[in-house]
Parts: sequence; structure tokens; C-alpha cells
Amino acid sequence: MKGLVIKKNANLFSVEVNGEVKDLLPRGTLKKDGIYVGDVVEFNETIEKVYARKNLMIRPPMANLDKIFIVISPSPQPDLLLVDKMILCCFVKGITPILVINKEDISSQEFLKNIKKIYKNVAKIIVCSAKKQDVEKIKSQIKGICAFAGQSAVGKSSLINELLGERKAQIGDLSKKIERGKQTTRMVSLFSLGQGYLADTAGFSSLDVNMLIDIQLREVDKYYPDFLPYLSECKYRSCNHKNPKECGLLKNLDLGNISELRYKNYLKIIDSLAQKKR
Ligand SMILES: Nc1nc2c(ncn2[C@@H]2O[C@H](COP(=O)(O)OP(=O)(O)OP(=O)(O)O)[C@@H](O)[C@H]2O)c(=O)[nH]1
Ligand SMILES: [Mg+2]
Ligand SMILES: [Zn+2]
Repeated sequence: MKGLVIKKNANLFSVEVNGEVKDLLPRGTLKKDGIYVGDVVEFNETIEKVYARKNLMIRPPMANLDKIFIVISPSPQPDLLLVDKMILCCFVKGITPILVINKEDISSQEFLKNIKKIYKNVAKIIVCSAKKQDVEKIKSQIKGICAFAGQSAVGKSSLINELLGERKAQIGDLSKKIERGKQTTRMVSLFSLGQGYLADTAGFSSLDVNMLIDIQLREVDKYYPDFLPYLSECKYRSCNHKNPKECGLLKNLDLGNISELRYKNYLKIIDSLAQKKR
């Protein structure tokens, strides 16, 4: 039978099939380190094999992510370079990024307008407030396997708590108890929600550019949906987007079709990737 791994606890895996959950061990030849939450597995009495993955994240350890909700807020002020790195990482891994502006209750119109202007051609944008229990717009976007990301204190845990309600509260108590006993690695669980699953972890608070190391520097611009329509205007296919005489991006930056911030962050990301490759 085919099922979805929704929890990993030491060597035991919770596998869901048709709404039913079975706790299973991997068969002898299968390494437990080779099975992740989010994996689709074949099983009988034990887990027999792992089906091919769409993607894999190491921290938090999860496979087959479909969507990441990247959370920002007016306070703490957003680190938009981090946001751009996360968005790039999503596109490279085939994950749909959704930009969530939390703390609407303390957001100025100017702040909202500014963020929408920068990201309107990049990702879907949701404005919400965990404090006002206004999370329906997120819930309706949950499809497939979803997780949250974002810098500290933007409200990821508050949003997850709001979405999971009592189910999350129980988990919180449990993990605290375990931690007091002995040191534990952070567990990831998937909760069935909306039309998909939500990971109970808010573990993507920073992002390692090492994850992007394998992509060619010349390919990075293809993962910018806001740049894509203008790339054909560059004189050379291998344009480094720095020479105003030959670059279509710079031309459209001047025309106001491309965000200056997105462009500047793009150059920073390219530079840091180039340094890592050296
Ligand atoms: N005004 C306002 N405050 C909020 C809202 N959501 C969360 N907060 C507050 O923001 C602070 C941080 O929230 P957390 O949910 O802990 O943030 P986090 O993103 O999980 O932070 P880390 O776990 O450190 O990554 C808390 O004091 C929350 O009460 C909101 O919608 N409006
Ligand atoms: Mg948190
Ligand atoms: Zn160019």
C-alpha cells in the first residue's frame, strides 16, 4: 500500500493512508535516515520503499514540499534580502512561495502598499493577523504539503497556533515534557488542514545559500518571475545585468517595470553565490 509519512519519531514512522494512521518500522535494508516526513512510501507490515521525491529540505527535515508561507511583518522590520533568498530557493526547488504579511493590526497603509508594489509580480500576497485571529486566507491556500518560514518574531508560531488550534496546543505541551527529560531533536509533524497538510515547525528562520550552490549563476535570473518578461531585451544571452547599454533589466528598471530593491538584492545574491563557488 501507498501512504504519506506524517511523523518521524526515532525509528518509528507514522504513515497516513485514507485518513488512517499506522505506526511502522522501515524494513531491515531501508535506512531510517533515508525516510523523511513528507515522503510517499510503499508499505506492508513494514515500510518497503520510498517513492521518488519532488524536493528535500534538510533543516527542517522534510520532503516533497509544495508551498512555503514566507512571513513578514511591519515589526520587526522585514529583511527583504532574506525574503528574496527564500523566494529564490522555493522556485529552484519547485515550491510555490506565498508572501504573508502578518500583524495587519499594526501595519500602516504605506507599509502594505510598498510590499505589494515590490512583490506583486513575484508571489501571491496574503495580509493577515494572528492577533485578530484573521487566518482564513492562509487556510484556504493550504494545498499539498505546506510549511512556514520567516525571520524571528514575525508571528509564525502565532499563525500556526491559530491554524491548528487545540491540536497544536497538545503538541506544545508534549514536546516541552520530552525536552525536560533528555535532549531531543526537533520533531516535525504534518497536520491535515484545509485541502492539504501543514508542518508544525517554524524552522525555516534563516536560509543557507549553500542550498543554492548547485545552480549556475547564469541561470539564477530565470527564477525571477518579475525579471523573466524582460530578459529577452538583454543584448547578450549571458548578460550579467550590469551594463546599462546592453541590459534589458536595467532599461526596465528605469521604466519602473522592475523593482530596484529586487534588482539590488539579486546582485547581492549572485555575489554571495559566486564567493561560495570560489
Ligand atoms: N500586533 C500583533 N502581534 C502579533 C501578531 N502575531 C504575532 N504577534 C506577536 O509577535 C511576537 C512574536 O510572535 P511569534 O509567533 O513567537 O513569532 P515567531 O515568528 O514564531 O518567532 P520565532 O519562533 O522566534 O521564529 C509575539 O509577541 C506575538 O504575540 C499579530 O498579528 N499582531
Ligand atoms: Mg516561533
Ligand atoms: Zn541584462
